[in-house]
Amino acid sequence: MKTEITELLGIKYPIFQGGMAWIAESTLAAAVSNAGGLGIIAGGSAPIDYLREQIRRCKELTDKPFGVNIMLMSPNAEELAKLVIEEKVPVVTTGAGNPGKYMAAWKEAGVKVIPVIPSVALAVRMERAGADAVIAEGTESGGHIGENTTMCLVPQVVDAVKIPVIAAGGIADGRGIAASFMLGAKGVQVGTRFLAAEECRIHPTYKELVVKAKDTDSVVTGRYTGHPCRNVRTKFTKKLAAGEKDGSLTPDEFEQLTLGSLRKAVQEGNLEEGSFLCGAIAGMIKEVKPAKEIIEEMFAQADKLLGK
Ligand code: TUI
Repeated sequence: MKTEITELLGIKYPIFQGGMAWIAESTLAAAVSNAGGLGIIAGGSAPIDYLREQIRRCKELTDKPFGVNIMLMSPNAEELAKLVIEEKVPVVTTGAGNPGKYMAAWKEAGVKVIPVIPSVALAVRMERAGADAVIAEGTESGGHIGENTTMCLVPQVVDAVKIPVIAAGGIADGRGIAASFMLGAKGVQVGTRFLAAEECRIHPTYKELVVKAKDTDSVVTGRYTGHPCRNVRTKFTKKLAAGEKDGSLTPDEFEQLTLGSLRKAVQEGNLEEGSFLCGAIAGMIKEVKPAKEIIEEMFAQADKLLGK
């Protein structure tokens, strides 16, 4: 399927695998890139030496383009911004902030820059700063989220910028891809569906929670801290929600309790203290499969719906 995004990046399918912190490492990213999508290694707040190793490992596992996601709230964002240039990473996506101050250096080095944006205003700023495309991420996404929905945000961003727009949030099958294209997107970013990829190396408990989740099992916690976060409903999210509702947890205590909780979910499958981030579409995911099968199935369905 040819779009401005496949042309810009030299990939077969216009699909990005979301740069999920603690989750998206070289094995998953290379599997997605080898299948014709754009695999992305998450920077998260990981140490820089680990990330260098992950980037080099990804280059060994695939000769196809791949990306690195830089979470701008991370203390290592600046170092990682330099590392992607040194390692000649072809594509950078950013999240949780404005990457404006890094843009000139990335553009000069020939890195394709594709920021995640939760609003029209930020999309316009990113286009002016030289972004190659933007990822418009709706509140259906897993993890730290903005307010607007994919259905409402994507067409407004499409109307506001000339660069290609990638839709993210709530997309897990060919219907989501076809709908995104109808809204004017030229590609999609998918996170939650790849949690149930065979190559995704999260704890088996995490995968089981995603596969067993129902439509009502995705909950947003921490709105009152200013950092709302979408997770699978667990004992831990119930405790957080109760603390938020009855005031028994101050926003500071809440932040303290969730510090390190994503690592505990991903590595330990810890149901008492872990945050199992996932998107609102988790209820639709029923099977663990190789990344290649996930991508080919999604695009076969999208092609059919789009009459190709
Ligand atoms: O970044 C995400 N989702 C995430 S990051 C994450 S890990 C984490 N760990 C500790 C603290 C915080 C996060 C889990 N999930 N999605 C991309 C995204 N970016 N969503 C919203 C934004 C965003 C928000 C504000 C992008 C830009 C922005 O700019 C504000 C400004 O004007 O500076």
